[in-house]
Amino acid sequence: VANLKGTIKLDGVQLGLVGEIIKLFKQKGSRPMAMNFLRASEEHLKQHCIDLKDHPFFPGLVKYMNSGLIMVMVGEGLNVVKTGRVMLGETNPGDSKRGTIRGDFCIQVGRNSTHGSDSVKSADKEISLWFKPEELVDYKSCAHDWVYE
Ligand code: IDP
Ligand code: MG
Repeated sequence: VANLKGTIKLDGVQLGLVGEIIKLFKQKGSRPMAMNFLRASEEHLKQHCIDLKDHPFFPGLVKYMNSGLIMVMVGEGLNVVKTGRVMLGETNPGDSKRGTIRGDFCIQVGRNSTHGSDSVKSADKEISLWFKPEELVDYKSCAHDWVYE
């Protein structure tokens, strides 16, 4: 069982995908622990994307992510980081299968609607970047015993 930090990017919010994406994660058994809508500062987004800082698209990515509302969420479930990445599809929506979020809802790489942590380590780092510990609510889902054996 591990945590996922997921972000619905500006285009995902603008295209009205927030409810759909929450639904898909809930459907696959992930237990929501925290969610927030916000406009993130460029500084905060640079921290979030720090591993990409040497790529030519980095300034554009940060500027675009800073230009409006995003939604960040944390969910918990068995292998949820790995499963979450499968649910997102490939980085480039053009390479993503139908049935994935990017495959079904997106067209271009710079407008792929969602971010998902790529490892438990980066999820932990990203969770602490976006949420205070007391904002993560731990509880037992009533579906738990029917989803897990
Ligand atoms: P990921 O989101 O699938 O983990 P990363 O390689 O971590 O992919 O890149 C982060 C984000 O940067 C991508 O989701 C995409 O929005 C953007 N990005 C990646 N490669 C390109 C590119 O070649 N052009 C424009 N944007 C890109
Ligand atoms: Mg990534």
